[in-house]
Amino acid sequence: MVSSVILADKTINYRYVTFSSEEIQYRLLDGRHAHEGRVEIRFDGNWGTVCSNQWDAIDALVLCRQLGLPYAGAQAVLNGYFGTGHWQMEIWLGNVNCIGSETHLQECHHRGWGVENCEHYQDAGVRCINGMEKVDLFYCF
Ligand SMILES: [Ca+2]
Repeated sequence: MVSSVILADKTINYRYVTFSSEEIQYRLLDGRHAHEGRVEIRFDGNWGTVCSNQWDAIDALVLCRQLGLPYAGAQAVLNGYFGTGHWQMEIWLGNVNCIGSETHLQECHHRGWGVENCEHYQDAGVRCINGMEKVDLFYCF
């Protein structure tokens, strides 16, 4: 099962990059370039977010790798740093704990789809980078 890019809309400055894995889709929103952003997952027909409780670099690595993005130095971004999902959105995953060998984030241990104890201010994000990258070169202040 290989993830594939189904949309990379460069016209809005990498705000919206989407990847899919069968019915489950992923996108990174509101980053400053295509390799970072708030993590959103489409499950059961609805986009939702990930809670950043227990969200860490291993979890970020699995997601970045599955998206085909740089991942060796992947960083977990916590507590709505890249903005928050709409208040009506689901928070699909919480207490995500990957061991690093998973192919897709949804295979990592978590509380169960939609079983969370979070608020959207805790929405998780990622920076998908390799350790040696000087990521600031990508930023446009
Ligand atoms: Ca974790």
